[in-house]
Amino acid sequence: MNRRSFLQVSSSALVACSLPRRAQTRSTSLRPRPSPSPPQLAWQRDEFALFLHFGVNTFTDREWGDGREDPSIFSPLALDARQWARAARNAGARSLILTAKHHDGFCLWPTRTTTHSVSASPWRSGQGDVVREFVDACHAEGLKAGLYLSPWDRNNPAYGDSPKYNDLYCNQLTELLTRYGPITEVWFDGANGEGPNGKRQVYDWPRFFRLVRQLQPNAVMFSDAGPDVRWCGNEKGVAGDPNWSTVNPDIVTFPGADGPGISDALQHGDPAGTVWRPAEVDVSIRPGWFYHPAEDDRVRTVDNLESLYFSSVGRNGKLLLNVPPTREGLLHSTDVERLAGFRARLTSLFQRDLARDARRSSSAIAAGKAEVELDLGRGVPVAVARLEEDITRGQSVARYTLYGAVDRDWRVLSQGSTIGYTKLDRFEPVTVRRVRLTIEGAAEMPHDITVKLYRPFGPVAI
Ligand code: FUL
Repeated sequence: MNRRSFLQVSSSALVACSLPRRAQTRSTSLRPRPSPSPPQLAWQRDEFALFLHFGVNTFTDREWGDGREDPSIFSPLALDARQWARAARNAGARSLILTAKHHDGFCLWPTRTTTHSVSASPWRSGQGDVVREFVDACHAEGLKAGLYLSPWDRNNPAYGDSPKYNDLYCNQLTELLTRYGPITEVWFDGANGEGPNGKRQVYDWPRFFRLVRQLQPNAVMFSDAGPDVRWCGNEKGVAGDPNWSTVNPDIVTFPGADGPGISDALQHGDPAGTVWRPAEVDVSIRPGWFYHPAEDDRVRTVDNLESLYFSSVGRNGKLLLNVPPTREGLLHSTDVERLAGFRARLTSLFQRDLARDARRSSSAIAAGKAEVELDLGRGVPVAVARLEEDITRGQSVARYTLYGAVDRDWRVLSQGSTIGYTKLDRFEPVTVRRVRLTIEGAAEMPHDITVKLYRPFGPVAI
């Protein structure tokens, strides 16, 4: 990048800006900054996915089974995967991820690797395949399907005999990734318990990752250590601030790794990171991951789901919201209703971008500072800003302030660190005619930045 600096604003609020070198917080320009692969980009643009925790725990009322569950307890009499997929689509999710096997080792598909599966259950007279019904339902509703396969297996006698169990785990992955058509995300949990023979299992992660890449080259792999998307570091539904999609791959080197710096690296990424590994924010709509009747009145409210969206998608993450099927094999009516309310809330909130037809009223740049002003043409009540970088070219912004004014009286609407795919800022409703975005720091030349503005929630006279 040379010292030439420019700012451009199109008729909408699309901003292309480059900062002088002094504006950069860190220079990594010797090599091109990382940017997403096509599957990573598609994954992020989907914004929101549903997670389905389902299995023997659903019937035992537990969160972690111990592997001694009798398969005969698995009997979801009204299982309807189309109901799951419809609820997901109506909620605005673009994909779903099902626990094909959780830590208890019970397989939801008829596997050749163990008898501890749906084949030994009364469900569909032992002829059923939940994974098949799930994937088919997703595809029928125009959604993508992903699978979770717990590496920790408390049922399998091979667990703890590392080479033997790694073979078996690869066989399970192979069945899942060759029988059901396109699988767009493979979700690796790092859980690693004690095997029945008292030995700790040493997972062969490089082999697992290679196998997935070979069998489903367009799938993204999730884990603490990616390789494609990373855990955000907590299960509360809150991405880090800042949240860089770039990471240093030498810090979290395998799923489940623990130690100094790991939590920070998961939450914040690294502006100088050499690989693109955006954060996925997994959180449950209920206190537990599996369905428990006692939690029927503890389902997140629409307000709460809306704030999850702000703290995940609105912080450059992807929201993976767990909605566990009941013992009947259906999503609970309360959960379905909340999902629909969540979608209605977002649709109402984001229905009209008030900056869409804004004109640039002025732009200026000083050393270390880029500014853009937008003229909305008249005073407009606003309460939410949606800032977006063109991440096809990477992520750059490290610090910014958004100002608004009716006349000359500028006031701070919001201040932040990273933007990335999306940054959502909510502020006290205020009427503004002009808006100014000041980029005060960037890891590299920021590319196109879009500023969108939305009105306060609820009826407003405009
Ligand atoms: C964790 C598991 O132990 C929980 O049961 C759940 O599956 C969550 C998504 O990941 O590591």
